[in-house]
Amino acid sequence: MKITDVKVIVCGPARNFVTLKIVADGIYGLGDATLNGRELSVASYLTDHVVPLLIGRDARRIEDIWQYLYKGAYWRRGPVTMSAIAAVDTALWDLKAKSLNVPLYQLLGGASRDAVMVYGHASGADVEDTVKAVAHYVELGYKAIRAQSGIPGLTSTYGVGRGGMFYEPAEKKAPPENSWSTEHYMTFIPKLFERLRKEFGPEVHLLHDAHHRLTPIEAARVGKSLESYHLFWLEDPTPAELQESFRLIRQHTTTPLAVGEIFNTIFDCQQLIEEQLIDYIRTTVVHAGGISHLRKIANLAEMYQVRTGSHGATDLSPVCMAAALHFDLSVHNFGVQEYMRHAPETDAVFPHAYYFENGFMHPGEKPGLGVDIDEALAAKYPYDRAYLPVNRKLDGTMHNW
Ligand code: KDG
Ligand code: MG
Repeated sequence: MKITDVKVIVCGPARNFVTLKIVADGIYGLGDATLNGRELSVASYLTDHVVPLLIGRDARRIEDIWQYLYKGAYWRRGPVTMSAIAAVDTALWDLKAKSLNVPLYQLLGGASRDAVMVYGHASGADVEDTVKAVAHYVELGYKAIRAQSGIPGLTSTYGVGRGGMFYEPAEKKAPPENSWSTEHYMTFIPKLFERLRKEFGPEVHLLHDAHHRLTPIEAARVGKSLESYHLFWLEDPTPAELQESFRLIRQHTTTPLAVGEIFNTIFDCQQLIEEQLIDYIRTTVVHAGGISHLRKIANLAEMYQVRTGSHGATDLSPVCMAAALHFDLSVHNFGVQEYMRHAPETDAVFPHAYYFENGFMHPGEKPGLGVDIDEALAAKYPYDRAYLPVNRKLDGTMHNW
């Protein structure tokens, strides 16, 4: 089953995406290679360096090709390299499942559950607005809902959408600047969750993303202040380059912790998992080396009772979403999957078999990933450079976004 053609497709239906298409024996597989705000670096890594190495290789040797690209580059890890490898890996799994005429999850051990619980993003300009947004998600059938709110005294902050359901953080021309005050946030956040629990009771799973903005001791205090509202998780409480910093948070709070959306390999979370410093590992197919590598992370996590909670924002394409759902359905220690609905333009370019029903999702029964790309339509949406926001403290100091 020799690889005869490989194509890198860059398009921008509502936002920018990079997609890899690998052809062998007249069948093709797709992989997502999108790295939000730095898309063309992965496109170039693939086009200029990886594609020439793939032609003529046996498409069935997925693990060998993974190791060839990882070890063969000499320069290991990092988001650009690992997104490129992820795209190849995902496309090869798609191709193999299509060639065997089965949905991908069947090759990954079959379904471990009937469907995959997902969480949606509710946000509002203030507490009452956020209550309305959560109510909307409850009406839509969601069992798990992430709540983010504007913070009094701050002009803008992470996670608050601009109306509708499509939170879109990428901006054309130049990165927008958000402002930040940990003091304002720490005073406000327990009030938000107190109100949400009062309104919605104990059943609905509530999640929250601190988006890397706290120091460990601040995160510990926030976790403690939220304990009586029993969050499903507190996400990215502190930047995780220093994995041992989670020890401090852990010593002080029983609020479950989740981290990993910007991780690229198992080495980024080894200590976090082995020391049981987190409850959910959020690595995603596109940024952490594909389905093959994500399964290794999940297997390590399973030993330590850490569950998966893959990142699923709209800057990951429907190809990644489909891959995540096959992974989630099959892996034993699945926890929850993030799900932000894509814009209609994105869905039109990437027709897919996965579906949402009553708070759960299923990848569908089509062979492979069950997602396609309409290349003619994609060509109508050219790439348009866009940046994620940056974040400054009130005194102008650059902070984590
Ligand atoms: O590209 C960055 C986004 O994917 C990220 O900011 C979203 O934190 C995020 C989340 O939890 O979805
Ligand atoms: Mg996040």
